[in-house]
Amino acid sequence: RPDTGLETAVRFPADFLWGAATASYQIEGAVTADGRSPSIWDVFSRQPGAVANGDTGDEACDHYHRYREDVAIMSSLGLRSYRFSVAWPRVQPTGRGPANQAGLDFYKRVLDELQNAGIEPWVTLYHWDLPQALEDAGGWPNRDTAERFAEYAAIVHKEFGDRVRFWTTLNEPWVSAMLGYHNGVHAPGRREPAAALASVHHLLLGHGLATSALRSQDPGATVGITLNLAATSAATDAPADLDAARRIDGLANRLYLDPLLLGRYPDDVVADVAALSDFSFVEDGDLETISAPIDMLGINYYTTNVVAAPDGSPPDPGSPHPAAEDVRHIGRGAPKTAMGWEIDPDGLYRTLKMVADKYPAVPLYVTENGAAFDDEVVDGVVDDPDRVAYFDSHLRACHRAIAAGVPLRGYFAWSLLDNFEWAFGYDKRFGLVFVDYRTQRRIPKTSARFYADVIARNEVW
Ligand code: GBH
Repeated sequence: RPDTGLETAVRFPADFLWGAATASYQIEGAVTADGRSPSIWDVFSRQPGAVANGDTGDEACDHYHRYREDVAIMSSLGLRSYRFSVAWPRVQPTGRGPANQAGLDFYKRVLDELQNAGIEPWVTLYHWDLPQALEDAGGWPNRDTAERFAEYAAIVHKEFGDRVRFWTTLNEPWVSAMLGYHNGVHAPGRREPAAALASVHHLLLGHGLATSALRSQDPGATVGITLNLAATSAATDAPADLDAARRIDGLANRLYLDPLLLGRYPDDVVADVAALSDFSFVEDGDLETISAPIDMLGINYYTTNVVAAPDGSPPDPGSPHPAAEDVRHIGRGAPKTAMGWEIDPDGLYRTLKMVADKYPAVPLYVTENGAAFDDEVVDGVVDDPDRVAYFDSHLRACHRAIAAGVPLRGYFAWSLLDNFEWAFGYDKRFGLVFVDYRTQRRIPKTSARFYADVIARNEVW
């Protein structure tokens, strides 16, 4: 393996859970197979200009037909766990009513394959592919969507509860709400700040209702939610910069962590967005539902925010932060991935530490961490030393957090496969395994070998 210059070996706890993650719309393809109906991503990706190159998830990695080969790859890497999501429009094509057995059967086949391989399944119920029929009825700004989600969650759990121990309700409600309904970069592509804030509440409510549905069916289930979190720091100690950091930390982190773990919305964030929303969508009992105890919190980490006070320059029209479009996002000057995101492994340490220090204790898992780089196949080989270095440094940050007492129990690399990277289409590759989209050939990258060694040794060396 390449010399990263960091030669101290760090060993992980014996029961640390090692895995890799994917999401349904990003890998499955087969979008009309076996009764699946369109999701908001099928519709959005067809809008001109919405996705790079006009790419869609129509074929993606064709995982729907190639899941056996993909589970064999997981085995060859020694993965102990596999985090994937269930496509709601396969299970309930219109988002309501009876289950579509043919759609459920696909996931049964995947679960069988995983069981035979001894790989622990980690099921995410919602990774952004809302049935279009529910968007047509109003989408996440509509309270009924939360009720529909809980009903869907109960169906999936009833079918798979006997073989799935780990359940995640939502992946990254911030992204669903802010990119979907505020800046419109993701499906359904709406630009309605008030609706985005209502979506935050209804996503969290959906999480709470689904959690109680799962618990009533199986009190022993391990249930949680995954948030994208990013430690946020101010460019300087000047009060105006510190206030900018408070505002972005509020919108990016506390707006989700506080209701889930403390049972209330943060007053300062509610005040910051008061011109957009009066939060009248919060009904009696909602915060109790949302803050029902969870068994674990998933954290997806890619990069951090460094922000400075508004300086009078025009607000960013593409900002994902309602009522904070004027805050300036400045970097640290660190090297970037192909996404343009700065590489900040210490930010992962700070993010984990922030959650452990500020909130009641809950087991934590890094449910996604990884990087896109411009990979190339040369003589049948994909050598990706930048990604190896990214994993190496971020795993060391995880280890430092554990040593500092953070209850971090596992880590999932994003992603098992190169896949449909949302608005960026197939241009951006996050996989441990390269996918040639013309042939669907899979080629494990150097980083896959590296990660397999980490898992086998239970250390980064
Ligand atoms: C995850 O979202 C998704 O769960 C996954 O499906 C996706 O493929 C993966 O990440 C890679 O994108 O302010 O420009 O520095 C991550 C979403 C990424 C949102 C980092 C905030 C900060 C970008 N987050 N991003 S920037």
